[in-house]
Amino acid sequence: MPLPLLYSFRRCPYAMRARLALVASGAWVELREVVLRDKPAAMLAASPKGTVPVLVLPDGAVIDESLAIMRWALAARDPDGWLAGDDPALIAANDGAFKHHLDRYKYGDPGDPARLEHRAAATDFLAGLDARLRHQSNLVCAQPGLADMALLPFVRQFAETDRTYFDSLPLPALQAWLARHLASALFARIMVRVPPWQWGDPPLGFPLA
Ligand SMILES: N[C@@H](CCC(=O)N[C@@H](CS)C(=O)NCC(=O)O)C(=O)O
Repeated sequence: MPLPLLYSFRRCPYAMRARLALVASGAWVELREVVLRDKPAAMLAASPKGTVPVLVLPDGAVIDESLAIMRWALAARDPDGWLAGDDPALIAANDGAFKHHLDRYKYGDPGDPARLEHRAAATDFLAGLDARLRHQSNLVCAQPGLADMALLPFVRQFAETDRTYFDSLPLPALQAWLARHLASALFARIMVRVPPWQWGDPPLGFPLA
């Protein structure tokens, strides 16, 4: 039986959340690392919208939204109970308003005052996460769950945009949550470096042994 194919990009936060759930579920896939400026024709044939991650199942079905890949993986196997830590409204706020402000903060012109307004709006969202984390160690319950893993790559991206600023924020519970998850064995497994996939390459099983 062929493995599901995952088209992915190591540093893409959407692909990261998909890989987190795939590994947590115990799924075994063939990993195809993509160069975003030169997407493989096979990926575009499966999903013409051209975003990663894309999961192509052995029966030809295509799942090309990161959250849908997470839910597909966890519906099959959820050994750590991640589905108990779901929060669709929080994930939608992350993917909507927070991502909007994050992009304009991260990629905005440093001389444009609007960039700091976007940073402030994104920081407000992070303060809401910190408030949750002050009375429980993860976003929905004590154990890490789907919402934690769906947001983690985006909070990381915010933190890495200006580490000094992030570390200076009065958000100790969020800072501890981020540090803990980034130091985990799971996170190290999903951030493995692999060369870009080319037609004819032997299959690369993921997670790597
Ligand atoms: N809603 C999609 C968004 C995925 C997305 O936008 N991925 C980015 C990379 S982080 C992408 O592939 N962009 C296309 C490009 O840069 O050409 C999902 O959740 O999977």
